Amino acid sequence: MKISQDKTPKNDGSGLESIDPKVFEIIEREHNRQKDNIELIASANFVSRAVLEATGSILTNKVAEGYPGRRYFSGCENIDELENLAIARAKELFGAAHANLEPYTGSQANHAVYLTVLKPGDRILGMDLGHGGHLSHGAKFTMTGKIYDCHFYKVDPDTERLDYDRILAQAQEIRPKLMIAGASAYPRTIDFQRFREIADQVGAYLLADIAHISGLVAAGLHPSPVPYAHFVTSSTQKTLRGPRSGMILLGEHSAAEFARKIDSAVFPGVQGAVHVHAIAAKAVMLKEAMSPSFVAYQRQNLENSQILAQDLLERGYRLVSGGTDNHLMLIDLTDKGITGKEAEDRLASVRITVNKNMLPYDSQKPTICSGIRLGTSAITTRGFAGEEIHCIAHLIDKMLSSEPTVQTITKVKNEVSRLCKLHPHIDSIDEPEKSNMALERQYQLQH
Ligand code: DSN
Repeated sequence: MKISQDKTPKNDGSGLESIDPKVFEIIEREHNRQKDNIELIASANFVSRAVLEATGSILTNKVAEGYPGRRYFSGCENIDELENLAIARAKELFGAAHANLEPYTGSQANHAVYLTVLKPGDRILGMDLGHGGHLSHGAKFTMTGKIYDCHFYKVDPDTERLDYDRILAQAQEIRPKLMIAGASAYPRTIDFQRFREIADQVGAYLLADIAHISGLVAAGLHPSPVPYAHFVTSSTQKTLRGPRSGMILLGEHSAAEFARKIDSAVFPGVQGAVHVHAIAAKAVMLKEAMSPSFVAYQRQNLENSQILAQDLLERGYRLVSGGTDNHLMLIDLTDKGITGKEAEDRLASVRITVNKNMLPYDSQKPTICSGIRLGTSAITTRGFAGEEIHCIAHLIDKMLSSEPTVQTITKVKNEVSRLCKLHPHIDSIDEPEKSNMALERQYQLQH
């Protein structure tokens, strides 16, 4: 894989392969791993060639601090235009009144929100890590957990869904200054309007962390929190299919009060110079997310997720909450007699990549877990659909329903290879025809 600004890379000994063959070789190996594996980690995706080019561009050379028109270094005229473009696109795509594209990650975006409205020791009420929440929402061994007084709501033990009445009762007891709605492993639609009502009833600010679902929100396939939450944060590499980075959005109702404050909290509050190359990649990501092909992609993502969930249910697997509304699902493996860790390892041995995951009220340690989390965003980007999703469910079942024999492992590996060859890696450097437009055409043919 050669990434170059030049269309015709020079073979003059100045490229990565010549300068650092070791790093080049590791990247090549990873490229092959990505091609040859069925990627089902719910937070994973494959960026377009355009996003990849922007990420690896000469913009990495430019130092810039501050915001467009308010920089601490000169020579920022191009960077100002770029960041303004990214901001305008984010506002348009999400219907936001203010956007900050500088956070290095989704976690950094969350820390900037905390810095904006909280003082050390203030109370936060977020979703429990073991019930689907995220580390940066206050886990006790993180910076958030050490600085603030963090409390957690859980899902209902019977339905395994958010119980808004219980969350309200807990909020009335705890009186948090900030409530967090959003998750890393919650397969159901989140009612952000209800969360805002709860926050208002207890006088709390509301942060919606849409890291996992921001692509679905952008496509209009999950209700947007922008009209309700005081702050909306997201990472940009998951369903949104951009670079490893973050962003913050404010709705009309909160921009007047918080726009300047959140900008100061991001820089200089929690981070330094702008990752200009990431701003460019996010601008490209946002342009792509505005296209009809992106909506088609997300529809296909949801359809694939439904097929996979339904197949697993029919094969006797228990899914947390009984299914999924979004791109991910959690399989409870307790009845199958294997742990999440064993399942992750077994599937890895046949090049199906998943992650072990804690389930609500899990009795296993976080290093073992009772379940696994599956997501369809990455395979959908590669073009997997229909029969191929049924086939993936079948292969997962072959590996998990009982201890697989050597013969089964060989057969499953061969099937994984066949499927991967059918849908080559999407990075488009190898397969330029696998563009968003190709996915759009494929979606139109299927419907
Ligand atoms: N938040 C983690 C996940 O959901 O997988 C990593 O991005």
